[in-house]
Amino acid sequence: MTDDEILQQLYDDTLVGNAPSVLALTNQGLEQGMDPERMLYEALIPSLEEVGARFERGDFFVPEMLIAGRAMAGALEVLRPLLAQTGAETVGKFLMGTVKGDVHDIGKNLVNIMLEGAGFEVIDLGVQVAPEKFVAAIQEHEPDVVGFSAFLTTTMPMFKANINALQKAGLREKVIVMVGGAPVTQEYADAVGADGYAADASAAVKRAKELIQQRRAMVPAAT
Ligand code: B1M
Repeated sequence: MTDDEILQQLYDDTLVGNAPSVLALTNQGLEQGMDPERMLYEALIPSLEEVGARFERGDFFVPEMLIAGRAMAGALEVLRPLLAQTGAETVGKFLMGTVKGDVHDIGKNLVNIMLEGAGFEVIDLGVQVAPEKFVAAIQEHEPDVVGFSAFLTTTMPMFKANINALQKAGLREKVIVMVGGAPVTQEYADAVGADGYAADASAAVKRAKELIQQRRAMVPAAT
């Protein structure tokens, strides 16, 4: 198969949730020297976007979304070590989780992979993370950044609930708060009082680095 045929087939098979074929095609693409990011951004992600569009139109239902998501997640596991390849030293500690009430994790996991690739130590709390769990993990791990992912308009308000919980625990000034996820915007991030927002995984890495640099410039290292 040519590279373009692999991309097309990856797109088509992710769309119908054919996980074994998506896995085989991903491996085949890598064997013939294809760029992992190309497979991600030109086939897998666009296919899931189409899944979402079909769900909105009522052509797909939750089971179709689920199997497409699983097919994508399988490919991501194969691509993970390649996307995360790095020689960078640790640039900071990033605590990440999908907010309470939300089970979407593919986007979050992709952000984690890119952060690791850029030299971050990532602690992933998984999905459906309650405010008190974020608070306890911040106390335990003392991260530079805490990241809240939300993928539903109904779970985005958890950003504010989480930030309120940090404030109540006296942690808000000690950690940078970043938010993201498909329905989130810069305006929403500003409105809830987050320090940073990013639309995708690469932007998240860039923004996290900027925020850490700004914070370190403001707070001189202890002598
Ligand atoms: Co659901 N789902 N889903 N879903 N799902 C969406 C999100 C939806 C947009 C589909 C649609 O209608 N078009 C819609 C939300 C609408 C809304 O509220 N605005 C939706 C819905 C409605 C639902 C249910 C309510 C359906 C139902 O039950 N009736 C239900 C909710 C369950 C729950 O959470 N309580 C549900 C369930 C599911 C599945 C379980 C079946 C499955 C999830 C599987 C999984 O994640 N393990 C699923 C899937 C697969 C999707 C779509 C099709 C794909 C999501 C995805 O993985 N995208 C999605 C449609 C879509 O997004 N177009 C949809 C690929 C991923 C790489 O992109 O997630 O955007 P994304 O992540 C990006 C950025 O957002 C950003 O970087 C990532 C990488 O570039 N980012 C950050 C993410 N986190 C970040 C954090 C940061 C910074 C950037 O800083 C901290």
